[in-house]
Amino acid sequence: MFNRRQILKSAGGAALGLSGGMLAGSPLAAFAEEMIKLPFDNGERPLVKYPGKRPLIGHTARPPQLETPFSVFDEGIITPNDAFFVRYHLADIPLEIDPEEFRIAIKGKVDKELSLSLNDLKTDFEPIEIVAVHQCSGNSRGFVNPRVGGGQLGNGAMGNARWKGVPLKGVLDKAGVQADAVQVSFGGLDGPALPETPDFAKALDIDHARDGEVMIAYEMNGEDLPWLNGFPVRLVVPGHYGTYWVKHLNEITVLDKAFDGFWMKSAYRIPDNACACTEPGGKMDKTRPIGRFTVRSFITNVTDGAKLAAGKVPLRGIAFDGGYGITNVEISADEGRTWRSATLGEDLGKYSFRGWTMEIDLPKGEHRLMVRATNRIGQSQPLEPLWSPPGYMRNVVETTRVVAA
Ligand SMILES: Nc1nc2c(c(=O)[nH]1)N[C@H]1C(S)=C(S)[C@@H](COP(=O)(O)O)O[C@H]1N2
Ligand SMILES: [Mo]
Repeated sequence: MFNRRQILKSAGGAALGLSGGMLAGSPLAAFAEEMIKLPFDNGERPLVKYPGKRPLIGHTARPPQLETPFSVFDEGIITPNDAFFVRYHLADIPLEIDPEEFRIAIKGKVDKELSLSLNDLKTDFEPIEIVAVHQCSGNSRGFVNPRVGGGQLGNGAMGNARWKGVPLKGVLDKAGVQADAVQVSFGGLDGPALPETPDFAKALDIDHARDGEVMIAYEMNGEDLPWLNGFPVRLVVPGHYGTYWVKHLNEITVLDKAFDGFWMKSAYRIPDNACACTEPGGKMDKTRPIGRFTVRSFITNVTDGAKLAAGKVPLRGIAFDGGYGITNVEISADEGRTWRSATLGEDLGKYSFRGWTMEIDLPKGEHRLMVRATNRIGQSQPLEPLWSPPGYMRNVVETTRVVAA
């Protein structure tokens, strides 16, 4: 008899650990070292250990869906690779990839089809680096009220990393995009367990695909991509929701019409209006594909319900937006009547988390600390949560209740 946990713990990167018992259908909690409680009904989750990852909040086992414990965001502006969240749609995730054999196909409406190895990517193109937030559309869905279907996530389906790779533009230029190109679609090595489930594929408009920032990334924070975050290469679409960040990317197809696959035509769509919202409990009529992140900000060093010493309290946290750059973070301790600006931390670029700090004077008693960010084009956060049926893009002003004594 072998001890599963031992195997998982001893598994080095690559496919190894994933082919063991972990995906064989045993309940996720079997691997739990500990249970934690996300702050909403039915929020109990196991902390689970996967290869290349520290214990993370386990949502599902097949496929693995892991959330970053929120305390990680207080450790620094960059989210460590071993703490980075994991999300898959399809159970058949790649368990073995030979980085020597791996190829990306560039095909469709191009003058010359390409088949690029990892080495070709690294040597034939000028690399770029961008620090960018990656966030699942459904991040924070567990807080949505009335509740909606889908992964009941806390606030940890996001992270900030330094991505290195080659601009998609360079690869498309090398293949020679034809004049009638409209979109580019992207597919990865994973697939559905059942043939009737649509394969995961996404698309970007041709101009977006060629903006010079959309990247085929092979490094994350100076290391190879973690297996579960898309080894050996993934798409990075700065400022845009994670659904476009196709992992284990191996197929790039230039199209002369809009891609009509399930994950574009039917899933990851939002109400086509200014707030991307409906009445709570309402229905969506006209929709559009989800796009850029809404503005968000969090206090990271004080948790909800914390007891603090009255007097001067240091606060710190993070803010981000869809790529215009955060210009102001404010705190209110009086239900939003007055706001005071925090000091912004180092600027790692307009797609990155922006750290902030502030000292606040808290007399004895209960307080509700609210944090709100604003970006360069004046977008901010609503005091009341916006609601939509898929529960995407949550960005309400967060409130942290504390007791000063
Ligand atoms: N190949 C593949 N890529 C994918 C997905 C997937 O299911 N398969 N899910 C997408 C979604 S919805 C998200 S939020 C991100 C998650 O990336 P991560 O696992 O690195 O956090 O991957 C995206 N890319
Ligand atoms: Mo997602």
